[in-house]
Parts: sequence; structure tokens; C-alpha cells
Amino acid sequence: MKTKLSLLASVVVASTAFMSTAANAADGTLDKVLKKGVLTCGVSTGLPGFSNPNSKGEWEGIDVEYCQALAAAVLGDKTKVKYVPLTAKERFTALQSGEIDVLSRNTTWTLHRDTALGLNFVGVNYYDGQGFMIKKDLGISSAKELDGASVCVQSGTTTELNLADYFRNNKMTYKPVVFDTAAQTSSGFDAGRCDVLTTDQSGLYALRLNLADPSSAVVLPEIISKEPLGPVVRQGDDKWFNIAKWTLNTMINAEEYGVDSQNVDKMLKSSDPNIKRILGVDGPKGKSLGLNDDWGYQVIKQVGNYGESFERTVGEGSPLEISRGVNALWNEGGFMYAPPIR
Ligand SMILES: N[C@@H](CCC(=O)N[C@@H](CS)C(=O)NCC(=O)O)C(=O)O
Repeated sequence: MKTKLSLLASVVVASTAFMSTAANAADGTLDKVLKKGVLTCGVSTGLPGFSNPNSKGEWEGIDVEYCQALAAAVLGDKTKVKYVPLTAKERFTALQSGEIDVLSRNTTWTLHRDTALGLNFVGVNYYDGQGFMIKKDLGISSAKELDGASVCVQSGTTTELNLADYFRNNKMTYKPVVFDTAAQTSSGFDAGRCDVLTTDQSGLYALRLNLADPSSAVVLPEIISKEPLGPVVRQGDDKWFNIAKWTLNTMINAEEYGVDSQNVDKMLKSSDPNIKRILGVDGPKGKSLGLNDDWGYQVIKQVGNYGESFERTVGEGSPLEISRGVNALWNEGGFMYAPPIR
């Protein structure tokens, strides 16, 4: 239950969010990014497949590739991105305050975040759900057998809230063991600080890679929540919101129409009107977004379509080995469906 004091604190946070939104609308995020020549993108502190620095310190992952795509659309150069690593707890304040231009960090779209926090979700770049991972020697095969378990979980996440709901609904008790970063959560689990680790299922596969012996851990079959993950911008800047939305939409549409980073130059001469519009050869082009006409071409040429990005970062050819599943295109049995470019 909320105390009067914490209620007052939330009101202050919410009104600060709206004040900074108003300030940013006046500047306009697009103008700010164009002036600086760089996009400031909030990412995680490190989650393989989504946003993670490689051995050379370069950021990689499906969420990082979205930042690159946005930079390619706006600045014509996917390398013009400044990455700001953020824990789950820090991420929304960083966006509200204007420290970052976009948050692209395995963030679940919820009503509260989309409204009270003064934010706008751009779309979904990965449909996920929360799961559990145990050490094999715990000897159980279902989450329903977890009564009394100690659970490693990260603070400031939907994960924490769903965990409480799930155990309460199933009349089970648990002991939360709470950490601030993904690295701390997985090493806590590895060191035996808890019986089970819970997060988004994709995150379980990612964190399993970091265990001393990944084969000692198994993911239980239950998915206890919906976690539609996607990039986020501030409310009150529709121009920027549109650019952020259509960058993701163009990556998904390009996959649907078979345009990728390898064939995009040839596709510039395609007679298919859908492809012409995706690449800005015809149709609405860039004017209504405030971008150059080749913005879609730059996204696909420099980064690629959604399917290419998925395969490279989290897909079956990546260390995470995740199949497309519900993240397949709508016409291939999945949920990925982008509104038309026309
Ligand atoms: N999707 C959930 C969970 C997101 C989350 O932050 N998960 C953790 C656990 S895997 C994470 O990504 N941590 C990375 C970090 O701490 O930087 C949410 O939006 O609340």
C-alpha cells in the first residue's frame, strides 16, 4: 500500500516528467539530434543479444541495432550513436529528464509506463514473456513446484511485480533475492544465492550463457506474463515519436517485401510500388517525417531488415539460438505486423 509520502513523491516525479516533456517539445528531439550530430540511446548495462558490449567494447544486440537504424534514418550514419548504459531502475528517469533521446533496452510496454510516466512506446521489437531458470539438481520440472523457493530477481522491473502476482495466485510463498543489474543477478544465481532466477525468457537464455556451466541450468516451461518489449520516447514530441515508430515499421516492412541490406541497391530499381515506397523512390518519402527521402534506404542499407537484425543478434545463428516463434512476421505465423508505408 502507498504511504502519503510515497504518493506525494510519485506526484512530484510525474509532474517533473510532464515539465521536462514540455521543455523538450519546445526544442524538439529531432532538432536536438541534428544539431548534436549524434543520437543518445539508453541501453542496458549488458544483456547478450539485446544490448551488450563485445570484447572490443562495441555495443551489439537487437536493441542496439534499433538505435543504429534510428541514427541511419535521422543522421544518415548508423555509427553516430552515443550509448548510455542504464539499469532497470535508472532507465525511465534518464528518458524523462532528456539525458537520452530514446530508450532501447528490453523494456516492457505497460499502461503505467505509457501514461503516468510520460512516455510513449514506439512499437514492439520482441514479444517476450517471463520465465524461470533453475539449476538441474533442484530436481523440479514445473514452476508450480517452487513453493518456498528463494528467487533471484532484478529491481525496478515488471519481473518483480509478476513474480509477486504469480506466487500469490498460486498460493505459494517465496523469498526474493533482489539485485540491480543483470550481471549481479546471474552471478547471484550461479553462486547459489537463490534456487531460481526469473526474468524475461529471452533474458534467461542470455544470462544462462554467462553461467560457469550453462548446461547445469534449465528453463522451466511456464511463461507467466506478457512482455512486449520495445523502444520508448518521451510524450509530447510527436515528430520524434513518428520518426521512432516508422524506423521500426520500415525494418519490419522491408522483411515482408524481401528487401535486405544485401539486395537493397538492386531493389532501388524494383517496379513493386511497396518496395519503391519503403526505399523512398516513390510515395510519401521523407517530407512528412522531417527526414531525407532516402531515410528508409539508409536504415536497410546500413542496418538491415527486422529479420536480418533478429537472426544476427538473438536468432538461431547467434549464441542465444532463439527461434522466431511469435516474433515471425504475421504472414509466417507470428505477431510482427507493421502498418503500411504509403
Ligand atoms: N522487460 C522487463 C525486465 C527488463 C530488465 O531490466 N531485465 C533485466 C534482467 S535480464 C535486465 O535486462 N538487466 C540488464 C541491466 O541490468 O542492465 C521490464 O521492462 O521491466
